[in-house]
Amino acid sequence: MRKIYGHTTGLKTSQLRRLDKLYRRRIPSELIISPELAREVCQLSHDIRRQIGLMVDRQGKVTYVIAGDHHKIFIPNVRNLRAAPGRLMGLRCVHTHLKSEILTQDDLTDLVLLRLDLMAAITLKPDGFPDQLWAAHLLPRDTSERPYQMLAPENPYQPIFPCLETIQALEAEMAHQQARHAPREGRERTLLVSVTTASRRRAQASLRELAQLAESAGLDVVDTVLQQRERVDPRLVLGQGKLKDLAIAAMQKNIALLVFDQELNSSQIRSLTDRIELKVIDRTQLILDIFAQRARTREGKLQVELAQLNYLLPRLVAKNTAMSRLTGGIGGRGPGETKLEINRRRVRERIARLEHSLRQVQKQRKQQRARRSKRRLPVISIIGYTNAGKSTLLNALTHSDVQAENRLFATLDPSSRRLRFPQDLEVIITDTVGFIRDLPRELMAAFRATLEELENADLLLHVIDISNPQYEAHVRAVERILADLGLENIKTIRVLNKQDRIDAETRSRLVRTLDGVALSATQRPSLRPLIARMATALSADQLTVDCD
Ligand SMILES: Nc1nc2c(ncn2[C@@H]2O[C@H](COP(=O)(O)OP(=O)(O)OP(=O)(O)O)[C@@H](O)[C@H]2O)c(=O)[nH]1
Ligand SMILES: [Mg+2]
Repeated sequence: MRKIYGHTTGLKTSQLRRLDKLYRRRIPSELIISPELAREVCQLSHDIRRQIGLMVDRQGKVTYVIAGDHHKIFIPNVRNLRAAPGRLMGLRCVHTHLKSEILTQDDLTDLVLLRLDLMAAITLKPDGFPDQLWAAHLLPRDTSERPYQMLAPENPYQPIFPCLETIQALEAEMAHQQARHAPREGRERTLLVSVTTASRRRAQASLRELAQLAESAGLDVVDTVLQQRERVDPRLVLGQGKLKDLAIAAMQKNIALLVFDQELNSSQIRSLTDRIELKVIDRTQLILDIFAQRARTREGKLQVELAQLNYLLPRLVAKNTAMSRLTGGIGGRGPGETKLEINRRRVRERIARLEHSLRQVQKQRKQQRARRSKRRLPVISIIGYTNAGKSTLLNALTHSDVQAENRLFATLDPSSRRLRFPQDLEVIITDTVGFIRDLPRELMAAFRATLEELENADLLLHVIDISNPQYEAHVRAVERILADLGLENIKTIRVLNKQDRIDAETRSRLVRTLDGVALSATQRPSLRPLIARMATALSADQLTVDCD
């Protein structure tokens, strides 16, 4: 006997045998269901007082027989029940409704989330004979109305709907849509998702930053979804209905990746990827991914891989199908598919090895630093939120050309430059990796050593982009990280950068409230007041720099 799925407890052997017989039936491929099979399944459903569902492939073969309860059936979560990208599942679901009830919300949700070829329900007459056949199919094109089409009810004894032909036409349309929304230059088409209990404004600001992060990671952000909820669903994060909307948008816009603005735990990632045919990552993983793309030095690379593995370790679940998607990273740039099929033990071993190598590299750097400090050169470190203009300021101060770009985390590996002054004074000035709100713990731990070098700084220049509406939150985030690193007592000058982008009044107000020096790192003459402040801070009053 073949397996009968679903709610089979309490069924008699004879009933199970009749259910099993359904596997032997063939349906002419042009019909949703043949009149004989409709009659049989309805009679049986009437006898057992439960819904019965059949999953039927395109050749008309019954591949799964499912017993439900009085009101619904559950389509089993079977491994090969998955639609390939840009395709329908290849199976239609035909089930009985004991009462004369048309397709329910649950039926339509299954249709959408599983990308069924078709969803059909046969209603029963009180005597157990088929009454009407209701069916719906997906609409691959974005029509802004419903994403599915309900068909007019049919008489199950005289079916006329051209089933196979319609499914094939739908798939052709899907292929067309896919071609229309093909990824540009290999950039993955991405949907950003935020589920929040906080205010809409805050969530929107956070989403804007997430969009910049995605941009920085080389993704193509196609759409953004924001859901405000009383509480975040512990299992699915967002509501069932919203998830359905996402699945539709993903299908219609050929989206490959969902990026959540909040951290997801392993069970959330699993339940999401079980239900939706997309790769799912969170903000932390996105940041880790950017770091992985940018790391250039050996130390940087070791730190990033360590952070990635530490992040993945608690999320490694045995035999989790979502795992390959979770660990693939963006464009498969994560720690690597093969590496992640290895079990926890191997990951732990790798972590230990990375930590060891990192300690070696750091020891060497410490020696270098000791040599440097023998010469007693004062050190000025430029810190601040990512994209604030740190590298631009370093360049302006030292006439160098460290890469400065309008993207988050342009700088990853710290660079140092000497700043030589006419009066025999020389300082070392260093640019650092940008800070960010909710810096992933794993990164913070991995970068601790690099960041802790800041403790040797005689002076910190905290660069703040005052043209960014979120500047206050940025200042708070940076100061919190400094405090975490125990660096809050180092003399700091707040550099209020990008003054050219705000009006004079706001500028003077901010100079007062933030007690900083305003300038534009892109306009060298505006650096003069800062240099004067640096001189005072370092008690080197003759410090002068040619700014013209
Ligand atoms: N309008 C204006 N743009 C500026 C100013 N300073 C920097 N920028 C721009 O801001 C962007 C970011 O500058 P970066 O110097 O790369 O910023 P960063 O702080 O080093 O950023 P990360 O290394 O990514 O953390 C670049 O596009 C700069 O050209 C300024 O004073 N005015
Ligand atoms: Mg930089």
